[in-house]
Amino acid sequence: MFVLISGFWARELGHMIGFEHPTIPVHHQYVVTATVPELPVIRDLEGSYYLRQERDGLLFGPYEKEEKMKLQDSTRSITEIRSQWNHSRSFGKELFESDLDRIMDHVEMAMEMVPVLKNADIINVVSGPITYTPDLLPMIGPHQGARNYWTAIGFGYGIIHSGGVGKFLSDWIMSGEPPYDLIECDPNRYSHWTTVPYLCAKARESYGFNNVVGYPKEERFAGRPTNRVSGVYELLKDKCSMGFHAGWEQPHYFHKPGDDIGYKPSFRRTNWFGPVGRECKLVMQDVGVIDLSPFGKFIVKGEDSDRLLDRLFANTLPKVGQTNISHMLTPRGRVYAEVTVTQTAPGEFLLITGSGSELHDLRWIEREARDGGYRVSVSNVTDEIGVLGVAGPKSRTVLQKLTDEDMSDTAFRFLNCRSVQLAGAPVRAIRISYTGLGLGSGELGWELYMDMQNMSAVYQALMEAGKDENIENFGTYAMSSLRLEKGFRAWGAEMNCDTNPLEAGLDYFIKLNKPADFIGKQALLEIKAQGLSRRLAFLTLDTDDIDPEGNETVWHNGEVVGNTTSGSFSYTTQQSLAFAYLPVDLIQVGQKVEVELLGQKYPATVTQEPLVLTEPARTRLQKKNRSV
Ligand code: THG
Repeated sequence: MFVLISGFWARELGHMIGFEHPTIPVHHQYVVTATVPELPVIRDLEGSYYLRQERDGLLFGPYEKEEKMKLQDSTRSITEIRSQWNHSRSFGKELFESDLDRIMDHVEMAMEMVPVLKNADIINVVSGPITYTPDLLPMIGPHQGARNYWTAIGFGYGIIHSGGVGKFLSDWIMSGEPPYDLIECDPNRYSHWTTVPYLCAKARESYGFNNVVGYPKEERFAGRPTNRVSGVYELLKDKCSMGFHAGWEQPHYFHKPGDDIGYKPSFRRTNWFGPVGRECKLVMQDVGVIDLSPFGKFIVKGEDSDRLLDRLFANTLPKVGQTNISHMLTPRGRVYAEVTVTQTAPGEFLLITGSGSELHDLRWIEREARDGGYRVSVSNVTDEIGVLGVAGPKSRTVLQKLTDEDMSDTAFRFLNCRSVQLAGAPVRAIRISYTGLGLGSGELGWELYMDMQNMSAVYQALMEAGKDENIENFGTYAMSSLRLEKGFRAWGAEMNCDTNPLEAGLDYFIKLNKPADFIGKQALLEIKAQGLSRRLAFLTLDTDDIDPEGNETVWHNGEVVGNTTSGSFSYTTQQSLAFAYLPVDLIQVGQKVEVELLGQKYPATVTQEPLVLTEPARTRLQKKNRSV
């Protein structure tokens, strides 16, 4: 076991063991004054500084603008950086050279806000290193790609976190799972795409934005695009607003002539609202195409692959040519990951996970494979395989034009996987869609997996073939709205290592009766025997021009009773939706609660899910004993 706990040398120390940790020292200055009788303590967001008591004087520290701030390594190449680092290897308690001129704008704003500062004598200007990661959050936990290598590095706010981080890390090391969800600090949110130029651009942006107001659906543009690009990026980039997912650019929503385009952040619905509605309608009525390449993709094979996956996953394994939605649980019975598992050939499995959890999931699979001595090979094919989602009632008609394979419902069932030739390219097609329940034509959808270099040809063939069906692009905002209408839970929101799959309403995917002793099974049996105290509820809300996003407070009779986990507008039913954890006595359909958005409480009703469902799907689900 090796734990790297470090300050501004984290990057250099990582090099010693062959890791490229994206951390970098930023020159952070503060000014100390002589005695000031009046002692304010403030953080001024507009002036971007903090000001507090330091002995009987004041201490004033600004976060400088992107253009002005100084990185210790603002150069491009690693070689140059290394020589700089070597040069400053003597760095002990010495400080950087201070530069008051650079921060005069902030000083002036502070003097205006706190007039006593005008008369105070400056006795010291300190410029010290603070460590930045691209998003300014630390990297706490184990690393994929090394055995028992852990870090606690990248602390932009320094020593204040040490007690909590020490406890968190030691609990995780001892018990084999994080004591609570701190996924924002997972070291494996970064990967090969976090290059030095990316790190520098992002550290600059994050430091410069330290005191800006954050918005829902916030986008930050520095360092993009990275070297991680989808095969259709060039074709799509001028047609849409892109979002950033684990180094990839993925369309949020597409523009049409007359749209008000560009990034217009707001706490309320803004210029994306109309276009996203158009895309939801497209997928519900005709057919849409979405770039899903950012999914994490792994291939697991070898003589023990069945046994390994049976141990890792709470669902039964799919038969050859079939796909299952499966969860990896922690020993305490919490949800570690949600993955779709496809058996592509006997003993050979394709695992697909969300873009945000690629190495996080791979790390878990690899550790179990290694520690359990399973004879398997696990490979990460995320960058080699491109994915297009084709969804909507007319998706079959479009695909059938491009292949001789029988795409009919009887020949190609929901959750089946086939190798097909599509527009001349070999494609692995899975009948699944995050936007539909798979049952009935309104729920139809396929995902097409192919070599990244074939993606643009397949994409263009689809768009050409689908003209009569009104085929268009759609993005992740529409997908999020549609998945909520279907009642699909999302990893990281409705389920994480703070929640068990039973309270998350994932019972259908958890096979407590399967013979294999899967990780978390014992704990779940105990949880089940004890009974649940809270459950995930599906809410419809009566709002105005605002929708829940997750993490909002839920009220009942003037008391806080729970929190939302995600939310969206449902264009199909013209109302806001949210998932929320509520005490079990408040989850009956029809129960009224309130959800607080921007300081205002909006009425909400516990509602039967899914909200939008075609009639054949409803009948089929009832047959499958899923509550409808
Ligand atoms: N596609 C693929 N893999 C994925 C996702 C995806 N992995 C990560 C994440 N998304 C997994 N989440 C889901 C959740 C639900 C469904 C698919 C992926 C789904 N559920 C149906 C339902 O709940 O009714 C089918 C359930 C069943 O009968 O088994 O389709 O988007 N490849």
